[in-house]
Amino acid sequence: MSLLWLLMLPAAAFAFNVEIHPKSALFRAGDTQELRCMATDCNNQVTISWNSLEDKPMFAQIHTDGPESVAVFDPVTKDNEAALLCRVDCGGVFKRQRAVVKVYSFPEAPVVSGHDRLISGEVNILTCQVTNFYPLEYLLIEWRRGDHVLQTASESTLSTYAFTPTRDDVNGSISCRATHGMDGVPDAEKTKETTVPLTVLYVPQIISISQPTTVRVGTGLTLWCLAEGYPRPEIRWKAVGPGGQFVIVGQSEELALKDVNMMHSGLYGCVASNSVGNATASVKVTVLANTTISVSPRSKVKEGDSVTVSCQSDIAPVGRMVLKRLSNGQGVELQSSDGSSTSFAISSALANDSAVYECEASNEYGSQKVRTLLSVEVYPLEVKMDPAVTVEVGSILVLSCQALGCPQPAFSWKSVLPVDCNVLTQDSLSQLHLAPVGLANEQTYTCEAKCGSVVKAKHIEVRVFSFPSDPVILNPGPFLEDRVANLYCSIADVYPSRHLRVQWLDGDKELPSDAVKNSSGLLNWTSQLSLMVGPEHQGRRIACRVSLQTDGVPLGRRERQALTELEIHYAPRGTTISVSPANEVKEGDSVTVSCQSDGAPVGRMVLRRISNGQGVELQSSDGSSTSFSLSSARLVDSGVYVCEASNEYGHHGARTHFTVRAPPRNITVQVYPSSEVQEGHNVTVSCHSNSFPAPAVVLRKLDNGMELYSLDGNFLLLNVTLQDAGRYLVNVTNDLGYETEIFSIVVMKKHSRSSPDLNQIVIPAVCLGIMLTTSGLVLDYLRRARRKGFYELTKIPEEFPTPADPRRNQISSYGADLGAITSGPEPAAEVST
Ligand SMILES: *[C@@H]1O[C@H](CO)[C@@H](O)[C@H](O)[C@H]1NC(C)=O
Ligand SMILES: *[C@@H]1O[C@H](CO)[C@@H](O)[C@H](O)[C@H]1NC(C)=O
Ligand SMILES: *[C@@H]1O[C@H](CO)[C@@H](O)[C@H](O)[C@H]1NC(C)=O
Ligand SMILES: *[C@@H]1O[C@H](CO)[C@@H](O)[C@H](O)[C@H]1NC(C)=O
Ligand SMILES: *[C@@H]1O[C@H](CO)[C@@H](O)[C@H](O)[C@H]1NC(C)=O
Ligand SMILES: *[C@@H]1O[C@H](CO)[C@@H](O)[C@H](O)[C@H]1NC(C)=O
Ligand SMILES: *[C@@H]1O[C@H](CO)[C@@H](O)[C@H](O)[C@H]1NC(C)=O
Ligand SMILES: *[C@@H]1O[C@H](CO)[C@@H](O)[C@H](O)[C@H]1NC(C)=O
Ligand SMILES: *[C@@H]1O[C@H](CO)[C@@H](O)[C@H](O)[C@H]1NC(C)=O
Ligand SMILES: CC(=O)N[C@H]1CO[C@H](CO)[C@@H](O)[C@@H]1O
Repeated sequence: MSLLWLLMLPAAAFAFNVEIHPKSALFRAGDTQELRCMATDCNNQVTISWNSLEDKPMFAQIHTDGPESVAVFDPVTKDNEAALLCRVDCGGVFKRQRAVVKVYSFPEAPVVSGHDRLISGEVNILTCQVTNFYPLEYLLIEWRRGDHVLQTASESTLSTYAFTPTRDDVNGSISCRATHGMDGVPDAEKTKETTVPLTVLYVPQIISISQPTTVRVGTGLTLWCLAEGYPRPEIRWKAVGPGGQFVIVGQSEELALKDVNMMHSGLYGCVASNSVGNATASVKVTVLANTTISVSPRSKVKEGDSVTVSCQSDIAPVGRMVLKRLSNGQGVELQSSDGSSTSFAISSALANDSAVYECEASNEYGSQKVRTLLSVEVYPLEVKMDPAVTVEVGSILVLSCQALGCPQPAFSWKSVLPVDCNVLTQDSLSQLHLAPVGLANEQTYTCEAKCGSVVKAKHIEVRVFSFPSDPVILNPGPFLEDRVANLYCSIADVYPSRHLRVQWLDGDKELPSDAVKNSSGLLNWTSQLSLMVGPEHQGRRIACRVSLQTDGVPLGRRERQALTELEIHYAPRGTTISVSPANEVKEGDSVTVSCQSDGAPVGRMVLRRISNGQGVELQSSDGSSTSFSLSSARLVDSGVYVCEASNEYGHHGARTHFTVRAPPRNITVQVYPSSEVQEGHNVTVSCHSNSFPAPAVVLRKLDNGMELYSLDGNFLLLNVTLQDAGRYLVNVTNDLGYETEIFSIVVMKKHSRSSPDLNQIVIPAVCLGIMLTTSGLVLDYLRRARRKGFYELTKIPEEFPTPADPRRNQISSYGADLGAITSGPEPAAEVST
């Protein structure tokens, strides 16, 4: 500057300079600072003056020395802040220079308050005060915890921070930082921070206290109580005194009690208090006498055992003892006494004696209760009895009931009716004797067993049956065929009748039978079987099966049966007659005629031979057959044989015939009217022999061989002539042989008589049968012959029945005679014209 001044000087005398330094200043309040104004190159009188551009005093001391003037600000105040003008008069030449002064102030760190009595859990206001700060607009206040900015404020010297501390903040701190934001303020001065510890006050908290304590009379104990809080809490112990009021019993964390007695029992309170508040907690102290309760012999017994609950106490002074049973929350006093012991005895424990027993020992200072548990176990009683039994009426029934799991059960028997006293009980078995069993015993019996308090029962159903005898069949037979036969089956004394079944059986076939009626008692029952009987029923065995199908009746006794045989009666029938060996025999053979018939009952058999319409009885016998034998058959034995069977219901017959065959023999030749006849007379030659079958008869005239044939042995020589005289041979022939006979006819001459024409002697060979029925002549001869003892030539009528056709035989062949045989008092089945 001086150099500049020097340079200007030569240039112009007036060209002096004014310099002001510093032209722009930032001063810290309180410091001493100056502004220097100098005139250079002024060779003249220099006058320097200062003044403020604003309308206020300059608040500076001016020291001027020559061309140089110094404005001293001591101390700098914010009033110094101004734009100043330094005016230099150099010889009447004025020149001025301007300088600007700015001031700042930030002398102290902020002051924090309110941090030293923070109340935990409440809103506390912290304040941060910045003093002498200038210019205010550059002030920034920050609340900080560590690097964390909590809150900022500006342009105010006072900042408040609302803060709710917790116990975590106890050892914390908080900072208030103030910052001068103006340019030019040296860095070292820009920021000021105050950190303060946080003092958090909080109410005491009891963090630990003794457990409830039980001590015996005469011993000691120490209680403790630990509390936290700020300021550090004071601890006091209080207890309830005998008058109920609190008394202070201790002033420290530990409370020692020595030689306690019942009085020391109670609640001990711990109070922790500080300026902020207080906290309390309590602990129970129980001082016990040695009171004991015991159960002997054991606390677990079975029903029936004897048990004693006893109680003792050393409570002092001696007080009262009360023994109770607790049930359903209620105590029932069992025993009480003054003294130090009491007891209660149960002679026979029951399950409901199981309980908690309590003994209370008490005196004027207190009482003590002790409890014990008595458990009475029941016996595992089990009753065993069959559920049902079926017995026969009249038998002996013993019902057995067994009780298991119980040493001494008590039994009782019950039923609807009073139970007889026939009960035999031994140990675990009880038996009810029922004898003899009757219908009244059919009921349910109950056996009840009791063991202590346990009662169990079992029921037995007694069912009774009666089925003593086999059924009896009444068979009023014999029965007539095609009639209804009634059989009766009776069964006596059956029970229960609803299970009785009566069946009629014909072999395997069941016949319809009537239902058995219901009866409440023993039933006598007769079942009727009505049966239309026919021939097929003869001899049938009909069974009456009676069954009692009910459980409990032994299988082998459920069925009984009776049998009867049907006897069917009917008139004889199916009568047959037979000849053996054959219906045709040779004379001399032996022959048997046998006859059989079917009838019931068997009656009488009569065998007859029909002769001349008359029956000749040959044989008769009782029974169903008869026979008649010929050791040597003769021709006369040929004929019709009739067999008749009869019984009380009727009769029935059959017939047959048999034929005896014989060769011709014992020929008799008769000549009528005589073997000596007159010429012109008729001669009849009648030739007979004993033979069968009927022989053919040949009459041969021996001298001329003329032959005549006849079937009946009769030859009629009409109008004989002399030529007819001579010897004749009769040859009688049948299957079995022939016999001949020779005779002579003598013809006596008659006058004027011509010889007969032989051809006119006509003996027609006619059927023997027809001749018999038509020729009166021959019949007449035959009758005469019979009278003379000749054998009868039996003949078989054409319609004679063959034995193979008995029906025809019986119905029509023999007319009234045979019809009468077969029509008896009872109509026979076969007679059904
Ligand atoms: C606070 O500090 C003290 C001393 O260092 C310590 O004992 C205490 O536990 C601390 N409390 C908390 C809450 O941190
Ligand atoms: C505990 O605090 C409450 C409320 O501040 C006060 O009324 C009471 O007296 C205090 N108790 C004790 C034992 O200090
Ligand atoms: C309590 O008393 C019984 C006898 O009555 C005794 O056996 C027991 O030891 C006592 N117990 C105490 C803790 O004294
Ligand atoms: C237990 O039961 C029996 C019989 O039921 C009765 O007599 C007795 O009083 C009961 N005892 C108790 C303690 O209930
Ligand atoms: C017989 O008695 C039984 C049982 O008592 C019953 O079921 C049945 O219907 C009765 N029958 C008649 C026909 O009464
Ligand atoms: C059943 O019959 C028996 C013998 O046949 C007889 O003793 C009894 O009295 C009869 N009972 C009845 C109920 O008729
Ligand atoms: C023939 O007849 C005679 C006399 O009547 C008799 O004695 C004799 O036995 C008969 N002969 C025969 C084979 O019948
Ligand atoms: C002989 O028989 C014939 C014929 O029957 C008869 O007409 C005649 O009169 C008979 N003669 C004598 C002499 O009887
Ligand atoms: C009789 O007749 C039979 C048979 O016709 C014959 O065999 C027999 O020789 C005859 N007898 C006589 C003596 O003619
Ligand atoms: C009836 C009849 O013929 N009579 C005769 C019998 O024979 C003599 C002689 O031969 C005749 O004269 C009859 O007429």
